[in-house]
Amino acid sequence: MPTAVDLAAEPYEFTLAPNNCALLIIDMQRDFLEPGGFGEMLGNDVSQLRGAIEPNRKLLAAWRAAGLSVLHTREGHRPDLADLPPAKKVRGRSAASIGDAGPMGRILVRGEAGHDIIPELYPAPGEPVIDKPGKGAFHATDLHAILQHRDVKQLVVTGVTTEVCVNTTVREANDRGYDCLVLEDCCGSYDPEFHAMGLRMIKAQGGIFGWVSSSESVIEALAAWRSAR
Ligand code: TIU
Repeated sequence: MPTAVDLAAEPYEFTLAPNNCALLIIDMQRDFLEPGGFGEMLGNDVSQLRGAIEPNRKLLAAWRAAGLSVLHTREGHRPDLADLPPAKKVRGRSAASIGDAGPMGRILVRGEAGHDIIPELYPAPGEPVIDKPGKGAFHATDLHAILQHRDVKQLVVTGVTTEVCVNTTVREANDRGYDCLVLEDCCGSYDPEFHAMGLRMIKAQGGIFGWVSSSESVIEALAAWRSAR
């Protein structure tokens, strides 16, 4: 029974070891992706992110069918805002900021409708949801402990936005010893140039932070791995 399968990636092939790998879906939250949410309220073009929904949906279905680990993250804060850095609260000089009333409840506050994950990618029972106060998914969360308890050594990383929460998380993961495979079509940025550059930064210098591939390559690799078992 093969424990690993190679798949096409940049800067070179990635050896996927499904039993030691988790899918980490970053911040596919209503406030970032849905028309009328906080992201759009700030003047961002949410259609740039919505292209990632369908590839993530297909990948998630294949990943779940293979019985592998999935974790989801959400960026947000306690209702009392005790974990909200004052610097983050005032950054941007926006009229409405984190904790204020927004189009889908209080902006980026846990328990509010806009803070939750979009229905298309909603976590299944048993899939851990990591509530994170920062851009990186390791800062001030139990993600590293959960991954260690599951013997996870590799992460397939998807979600939004490529250059902010995805990049920060991949950098944090890299310093903690994980191999990260980032899927181009399953990530998105409000700015397509930042998306492209965010991916380039990961795979530059021989894969300084990890590898970049596509959902199609991972789905094919999973099928090959399953049929060889
Ligand atoms: N999840 C995430 O990337 N949060 C952000 O604030 N992203 C922006 O691009 N602003």
